[in-house]
Amino acid sequence: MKTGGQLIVDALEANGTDRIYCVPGESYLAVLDALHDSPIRTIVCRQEGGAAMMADCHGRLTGKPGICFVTRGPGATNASAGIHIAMQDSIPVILFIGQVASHAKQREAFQEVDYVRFFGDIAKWVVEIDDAARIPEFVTRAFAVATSGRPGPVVISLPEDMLTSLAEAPAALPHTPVETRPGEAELDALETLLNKAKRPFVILGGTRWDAAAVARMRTIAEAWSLPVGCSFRRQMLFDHLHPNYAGDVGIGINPKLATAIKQADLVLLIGGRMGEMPSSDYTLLKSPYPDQSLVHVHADAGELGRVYRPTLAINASPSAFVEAVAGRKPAATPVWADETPKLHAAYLDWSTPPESGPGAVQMGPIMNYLEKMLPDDAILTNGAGNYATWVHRFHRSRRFATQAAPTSGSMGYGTPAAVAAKELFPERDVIAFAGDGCFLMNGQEFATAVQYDLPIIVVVVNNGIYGTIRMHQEREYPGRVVATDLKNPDFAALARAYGGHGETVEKTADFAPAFERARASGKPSIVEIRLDPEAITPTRTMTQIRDRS
Ligand SMILES: Cc1ncc(C[n+]2csc(CCOP(=O)(O)OP(=O)(O)O)c2C)c(N)n1
Ligand SMILES: [Mg+2]
Repeated sequence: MKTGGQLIVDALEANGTDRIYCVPGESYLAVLDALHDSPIRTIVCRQEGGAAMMADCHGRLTGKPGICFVTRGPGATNASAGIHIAMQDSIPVILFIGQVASHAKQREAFQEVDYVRFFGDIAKWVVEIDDAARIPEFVTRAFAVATSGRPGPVVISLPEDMLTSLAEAPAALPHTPVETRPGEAELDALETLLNKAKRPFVILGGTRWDAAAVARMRTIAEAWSLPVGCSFRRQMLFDHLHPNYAGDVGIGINPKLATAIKQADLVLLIGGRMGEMPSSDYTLLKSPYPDQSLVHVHADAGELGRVYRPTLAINASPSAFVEAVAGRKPAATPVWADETPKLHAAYLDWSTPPESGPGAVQMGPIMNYLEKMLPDDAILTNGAGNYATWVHRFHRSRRFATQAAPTSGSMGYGTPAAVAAKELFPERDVIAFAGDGCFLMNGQEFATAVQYDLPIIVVVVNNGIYGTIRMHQEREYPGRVVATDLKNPDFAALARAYGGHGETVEKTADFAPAFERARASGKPSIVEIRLDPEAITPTRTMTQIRDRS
């Protein structure tokens, strides 16, 4: 006989869990007690939103479910920020919530929430376990659901009395990974479409990639001379310095790239959903009927034909798909072969940062410096804000598992993600980028970095405004500024107060030595850049945006 808490931990161990992210609560003390004697590493966080985002980053970089434990009510509602990210981004996560005891349910007891209803639309599956004897079944099933087809978050509610009850249960068996491969018929049809095409274009996106799949994709692009773009915030799927790389299919897309995609006669969308942001509001690919022939490859049959009617639908995970296609070669040099390097040249041009802009700090040379000094395997994280444009446009991503950024555009992701990334990969440089607004959402997880001795570097791009919203405000309602000015703390002093290292950069030339000192400190660091709010985009100032409207 074992407690429910012990059965939960046993089932996690059986499924290969090595670490969990949590904020404790009295509702799941029995699980915490079982963790006391488990080899699973328990990482205690400062807010459940941060804990859930760490679990998301874990799932994003490893492909294995990130595990998060939170308490009922406010713990669960805080965690929902990370669950929504995992849902939109197709990331495997399992969130366990301590629930009120069975005798108190349905009375709106203390912190009671109905999780099936609350998470219904933002999780892949939500379940409450009422019988401790069924814990092995439900936990193993949660792993299967989170990782199969289109991965996503699973939420499991654990009534307190169920966790303390004693039950006899079969030992949990690990889940069985589910693979979906294309058949010969699909591969033949794809080859026929490629042989007929004059101007094909490949867009990579989604999850269920790994380093081997990324390497295979590169070989396929080379064999067929295909131009390749990466969907919004999926830049780690193709080497940006490869001659077939055509650019980031994201927000503020290179107009030349947008034209190439619109004028393509065949789009091969591998793994992605081509949502509102990467599709430039469904104009690059029109929904429901794209102008181009569309080959859509996705691991979830439900995704195929949901938004776009594909010419050819291939129900396969990206990794299984590229493995199957790698054996196919064109009979002769494709007719588009000479065009592909031109798209790469346009990308190189587009991703060369400007040397100058308003104010004493120039982000262009700072990005140039970081590009030269950071190793290819450095992990870059960020949340949402105009500062992220500098990273997405000018960072030339080289390798898989080097990027953690929410395609859902959630602020406050960068710092907790960096904590999780550095804990997973202590030997790699981990740099979080945040705006002044973004950092103060979940910036408290900097304390977690200090607690676990994780020397992340957070680059806080401080322009004193919620810049993205100010930009939209000035465009739509010029001069009528409401709720976008911010009075900020001294971020470097804040880093020191937490026990970390802090730097303030007020001139471009100060950045490199400040960054070097932060790196050499061996401590979690904040490098605050005081950016002129006029420098709102790499190409246009705030005044130009206001004057144009
Ligand atoms: C959680 C969340 N709240 C609000 C928003 C809306 N929003 C998008 S960007 C932005 C401002 C970001 O400000 P900051 O981090 O300072 O970056 P900046 O744009 O100034 O570079 C806001 C409020 C969002 N995307 N996510
Ligand atoms: Mg800002």
